Amino acid sequence: MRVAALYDIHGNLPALDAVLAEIATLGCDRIVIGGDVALGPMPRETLARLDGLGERVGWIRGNCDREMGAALERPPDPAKPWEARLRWAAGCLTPAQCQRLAGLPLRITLDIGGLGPVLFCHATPRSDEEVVTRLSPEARLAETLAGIPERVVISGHTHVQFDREVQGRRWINAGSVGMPYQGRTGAYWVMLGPGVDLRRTAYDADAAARRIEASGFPDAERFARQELLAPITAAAASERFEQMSVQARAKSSA
Ligand SMILES: [Mn+2]
Repeated sequence: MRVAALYDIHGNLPALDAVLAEIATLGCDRIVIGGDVALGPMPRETLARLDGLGERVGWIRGNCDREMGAALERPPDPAKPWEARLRWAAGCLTPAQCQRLAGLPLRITLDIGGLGPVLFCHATPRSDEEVVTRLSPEARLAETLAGIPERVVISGHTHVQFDREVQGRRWINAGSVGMPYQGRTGAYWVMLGPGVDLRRTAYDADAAARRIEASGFPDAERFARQELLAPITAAAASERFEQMSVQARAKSSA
């Protein structure tokens, strides 16, 4: 069995379409959507495209899938980064679609020839928002893997690909289809079975940026520039996320 894992699409339909075209030429049996699928400039169209793929798609929930539905059920919180974008994207979907996204499972396991049972989660097996990067100390990763029998774990959330060995297990970050922090344009994902193939699919980011700017997404021009046309490097993003993680952990234990 070959499984394509597409994480953090973030409503970037042109990036998704480029990856789906590549998958069609490579061939695969299943597609796992690794969360954070709709929060971005083309939420409705992105969901429609994936729903059109039918039964071979498996879904798990990302933190943004959970937060989109919740955003419309609470007063606006201007202190939250991306508040306007959250509310806009949630408003593009039906309440039923928001509920469906918020109700997706935190993780799924698929048996993949050559790899064995593979656990798919958005951030870590126990959380849809815990930060793990290529720089995270092994002891912290070991803590998040406690009680997990699978020898291979696939995650996303931090939008930078990695392939790490942790306590005899292999932990792979699939990267991000729609908002990768890899220092160059493209859509990042992973093909699994029998090996692990971390991939970058090139697409026309300038054309995508023009579509995004016409979408009505809040602050779309800035999104297109920062997230598509001139993304920060993997090293810079990993350091930034790691610092945020250390601060969040210090705050929660204080
Ligand atoms: Mn994300």
